[in-house]
Amino acid sequence: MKLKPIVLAIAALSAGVANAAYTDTASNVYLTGASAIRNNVAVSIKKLCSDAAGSLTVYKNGSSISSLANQMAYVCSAPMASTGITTVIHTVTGGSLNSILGMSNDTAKQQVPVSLTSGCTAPVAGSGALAGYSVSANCALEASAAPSDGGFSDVEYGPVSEQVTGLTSGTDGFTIGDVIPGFTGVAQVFGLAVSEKMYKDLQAAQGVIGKAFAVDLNLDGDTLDAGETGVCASGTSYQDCQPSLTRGDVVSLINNNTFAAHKNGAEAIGLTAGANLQYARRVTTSGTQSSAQILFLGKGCLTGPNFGQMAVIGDEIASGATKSYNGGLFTVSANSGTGDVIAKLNAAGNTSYAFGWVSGENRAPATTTGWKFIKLNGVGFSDGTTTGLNKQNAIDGKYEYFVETASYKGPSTKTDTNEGALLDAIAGKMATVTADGGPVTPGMFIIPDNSTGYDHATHPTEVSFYQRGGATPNSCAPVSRPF
Ligand SMILES: [Ca+2]
Ligand SMILES: [Ca+2]
Ligand SMILES: [Ca+2]
Repeated sequence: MKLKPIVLAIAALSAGVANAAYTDTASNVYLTGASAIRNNVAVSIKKLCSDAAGSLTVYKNGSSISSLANQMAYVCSAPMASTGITTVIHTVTGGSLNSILGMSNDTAKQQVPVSLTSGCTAPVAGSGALAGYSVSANCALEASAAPSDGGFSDVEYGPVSEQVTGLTSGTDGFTIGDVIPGFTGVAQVFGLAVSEKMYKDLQAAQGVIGKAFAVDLNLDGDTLDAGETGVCASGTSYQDCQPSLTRGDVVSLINNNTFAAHKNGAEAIGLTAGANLQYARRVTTSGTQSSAQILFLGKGCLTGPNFGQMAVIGDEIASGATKSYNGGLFTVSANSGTGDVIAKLNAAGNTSYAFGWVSGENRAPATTTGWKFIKLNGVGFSDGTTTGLNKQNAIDGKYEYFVETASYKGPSTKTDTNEGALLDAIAGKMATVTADGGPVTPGMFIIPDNSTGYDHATHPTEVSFYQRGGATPNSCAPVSRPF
């Protein structure tokens, strides 16, 4: 019995260091939603902070100082975009649809923000994707989830509207009719990313190894400089060395037809007979997942009289879980964020086959090891370097897997005027060309329907000729030139 006060004292001490709950204040905004554009959101916030003559610190969960996490926060030493807001909290668990669902009063739909006060190590200079940032890593998560103020989505919610039409004022504090959609004027490129073994074995099967490559490593417009020409080795990342899958192969890999050859042994795409293929897909709330379903399966789009849409495999799999099909010949894992998909590809490494959808703001390792992007129908979007912008072929209309970013705000009880203004300012930065102070945005380009009037002729590496829905976001729409 004498131990009891000690136990209570320890419990009290633990309670004392537990994280303070997140509180919505006038100086912060809490964004939830897309993980695919987390880096481009970050670089836009950084620009807004420097415009305000402030300095920015990234607080993040996880120990890495070279890549973002599913939970991070940005603190600027000055208020940004004349809003009075200095702190942007950004959680991307579950992905795009949480830009809407995450605003709910229902804790089951809310996401957990990062703590700015618990576990964070002293800021250091970031590297890799966080080069140029001051990064405070190892921050713990808050003790509980909290309602957000909206955020970004890779695609509009329309093709997966069944996930948001059930929101009610009583349970959630708003309905989907109360949500205010925003038009961003930018599109994000996506690609099929594969494990090292899948890349190397596809290269071998397709006769890529030994072929000549040419790549503009120093981005001076030619391929005449040191190391810019050579011969593809196993694992060479450059675009000329990337293997390809056809659209039909992709459809067969991700639809729910378990009789397809693609789900009955990797030999269907030229890989080792009888070997397992893993589809590292995203969860159902992911816009990346939705975009792949829209573009490859027509899901939520081809719903007319002929009803051509196909269902995707693995919707029933819980986040973080894996399911086996056909005696283990095909497995599907459901992943919360883009970083979780990349982690699956890295885990498969050079020993097993894994593939998934990764946004073009990410750069694969430009070495002969590690995960890689491949081509679709023979067309690549990534030059396979550490500096490439992963968008020129999409800008030029040669690579069609891109979707237009949407933003969502709640009613004023959720998203106040300044919070909404900062969300718009972040989107506005993404849609600003670099000559006008916009950030460099790998994998993201400005579409013809942009609010500034930028055109392709003047900005051929930043603005496209082509778009899908444009000012009325519609991922189901074919790529075309609006004017
Ligand atoms: Ca706030
Ligand atoms: Ca060059
Ligand atoms: Ca708010």
